[in-house]
Amino acid sequence: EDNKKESRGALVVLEGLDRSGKSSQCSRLVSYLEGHGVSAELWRFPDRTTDVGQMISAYLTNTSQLDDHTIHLLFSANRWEKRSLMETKLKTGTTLIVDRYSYSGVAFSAAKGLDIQWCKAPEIGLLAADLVAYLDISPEKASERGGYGGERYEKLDFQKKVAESFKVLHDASWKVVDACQPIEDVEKQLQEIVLNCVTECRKGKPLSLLWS
Ligand code: Z5A
Ligand code: MG
Repeated sequence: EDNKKESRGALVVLEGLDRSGKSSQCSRLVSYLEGHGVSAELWRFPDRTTDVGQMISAYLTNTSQLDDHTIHLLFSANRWEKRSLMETKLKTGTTLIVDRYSYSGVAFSAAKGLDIQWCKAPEIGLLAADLVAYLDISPEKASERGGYGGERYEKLDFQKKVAESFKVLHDASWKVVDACQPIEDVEKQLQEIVLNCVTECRKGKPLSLLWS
């Protein structure tokens, strides 16, 4: 075939409130895909392993204080520093299962009252997710799950504001999964949605950019 391209991986992002089950589901998805012969990696943002990531981590654990705009730009910079590796992985056929991305970036800063367009601006030009799966749970129910830890945003009142900003960001392309179901049921639903997305990307769906 003349125009046969090497098939690319899919950029799959899981979003949702704290304790919605993103991290649990991301690792299950990677195992599932690998079991189906799909090359897949688990990524997460913030990526606390980089220098920028360590500044973010210090902020989240309240060991440093930063202006709201400054921390917003650091979260964004943390995605930009991984952008080229992300593109290489996708183009060489690896599917990325990403635990939070730009959508969390905008939702959390907007929840503090920053202008949503201002929040989106530094994300423009990053790779857009092929699939955003939103794990839907109320802030109250989420807070009942083992309680929150001690990090900066892990408070019910703030999580309610984050839930509101996710509603504003939400668009018709997002796949919303009821995160209050048993963990295995959430897992089954995600498997089907993600496998469809991987198939579409293999067939040549082009990569696109934020913010579209
Ligand atoms: N943040 C930001 O401000 N800007 C940005 O750009 C980005 C992030 C990327 C750190 O994120 C903070 O950074 C975060 C947003 C902000 N702050 N908050 N809030 P993080 O990803 O490092 O946060 P985390 O603490 O690792 O993850 P999480 O969101 O709190 O939890 P989760 O990954 O969604 O859930 P989980 O760890 O898989 O599960 C939580 C518990 O529930 C656990 O005990 C599970 O066993 C249980 N669970 C899971 N699923 C179920 C079901 N279905 N039923 C019952 N119990 C369940
Ligand atoms: Mg998590």
